[in-house]
Amino acid sequence: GRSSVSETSSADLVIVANRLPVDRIVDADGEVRWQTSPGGLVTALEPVIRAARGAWVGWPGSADVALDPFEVDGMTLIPMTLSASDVELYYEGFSNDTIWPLYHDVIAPPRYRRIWWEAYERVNRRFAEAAAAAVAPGGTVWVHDYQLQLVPRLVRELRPDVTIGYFHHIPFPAYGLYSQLPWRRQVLDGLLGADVIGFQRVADAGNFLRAVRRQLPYPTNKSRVIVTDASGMQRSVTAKPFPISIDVAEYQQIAQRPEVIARAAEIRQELGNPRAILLGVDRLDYTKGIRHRLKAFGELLQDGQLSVTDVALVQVASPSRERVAAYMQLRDEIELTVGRINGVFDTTGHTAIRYLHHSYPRDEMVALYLAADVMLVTALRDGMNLVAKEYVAVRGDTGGVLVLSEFAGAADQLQGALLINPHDIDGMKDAMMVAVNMPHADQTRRMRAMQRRLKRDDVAAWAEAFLQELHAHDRTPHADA
Ligand code: GDG
Repeated sequence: GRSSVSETSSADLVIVANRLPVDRIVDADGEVRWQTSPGGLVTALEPVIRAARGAWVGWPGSADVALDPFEVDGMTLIPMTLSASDVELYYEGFSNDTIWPLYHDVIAPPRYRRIWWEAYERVNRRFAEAAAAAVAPGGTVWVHDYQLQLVPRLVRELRPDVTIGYFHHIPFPAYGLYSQLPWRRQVLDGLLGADVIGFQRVADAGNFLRAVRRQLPYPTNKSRVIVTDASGMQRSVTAKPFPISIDVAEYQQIAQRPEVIARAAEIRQELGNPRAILLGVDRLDYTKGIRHRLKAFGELLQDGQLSVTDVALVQVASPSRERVAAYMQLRDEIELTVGRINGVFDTTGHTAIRYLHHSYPRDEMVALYLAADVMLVTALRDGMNLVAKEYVAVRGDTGGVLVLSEFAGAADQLQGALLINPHDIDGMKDAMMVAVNMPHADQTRRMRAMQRRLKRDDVAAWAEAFLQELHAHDRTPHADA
């Protein structure tokens, strides 16, 4: 239910993220409702936010929507208005056409445009002002992700009394790449406004600390940076890995529902009961290695190592960032490749690649995971990759094999996967064949070991670890020695 909120400056915890954790639902009679979007971050933070009388600052997802703060499921939501031009310059431009490709190892060329940067600064300032207005004295602000890297510094300037955390969901690139960014100092400085900066991998934190050492005069010691503020006061900033996870119990519950199990059987049936179903689930993004995966699969059919009467590849590519040119081009390339492979190898009764450019409800995704014998996660670069963890969460005694890129953060936790280098097409083909032919006992042994660890390291444990580090952080500023 929704009710409006007038008193907003009293939240002990304020989450700041590009998106609000709700979807706008328009009923049949035209009435608008808001529903919390199912996602690990929301599930993990909801109890924490409720307990802390918390608030969430974010964008509702469409341009030019002006809304007063409102409440959903015990959370105060503070909507930010983005104009059509903000969306184009700050979101599609700087966030998704500069930072995203730069931070993912320039798989696509980043574009550096000064008007995008100006919009990024402007919008970051508005998010920071909203957070600063909402947080209670001595409270906590937790900022999320690459769209908001300047917010920690801006909040600190407005509210020096609050504790500030920042979590970076995507990779932080090696210095040789990072140094391309024309605003490399401003971004580091923005992030260093936080008390604790969380990354997915040890390597990401290391890359960040190296960039700080190369660009700024602050001394570092292991995971600490000693920052001197404009006033001459010193404070310490911690930069450490906190690998994100999923709500394992929730996925396992969905996977046990009879209708989901029945749907999984139906999917297998619909695909003609092949010996093995291979599955890919990704946002349609050039970082996910979809083309490399299709190339490897196409070659296995060409070589005769696999046959369409035997195996089927299901590729869900959910629509994403459709107004950014690099994404339009990628879609064309993928659809050309799928069409070529299917044109050559399909029979009237069998299709090589079942390509699905749709977004599905979560239950359907879980049914697909249950139907798939082999899960292909072949990202060229990925902060974590939650799909890999979701697959492991729902597989148990049924086995299944995860083929996982070493360039996804998840590779650090899911050591029972078949780890691959997606640039090595032959290596990937070998791993796909090992996966298709792996004895069931080996499958379950690997799966169970990964599941055990995942159950312990779920998203609640992640949020708790980050907030604990944040609250234990020594925030006392001291005079420069
Ligand atoms: C970023 C980082 C990091 C996908 N298609 C559908 C659908 N999904 C769900 C998946 C999964 C989520 O979306 C995607 O998460 P990933 O982690 O795989 O990738 P990104 O979107 O790139 O996320 C990433 C993550 O942030 C968290 O820190 O792991 O590295 O890039 O949960 O299941 N869900 C539904 N329908 C779809 O069609 N319902």
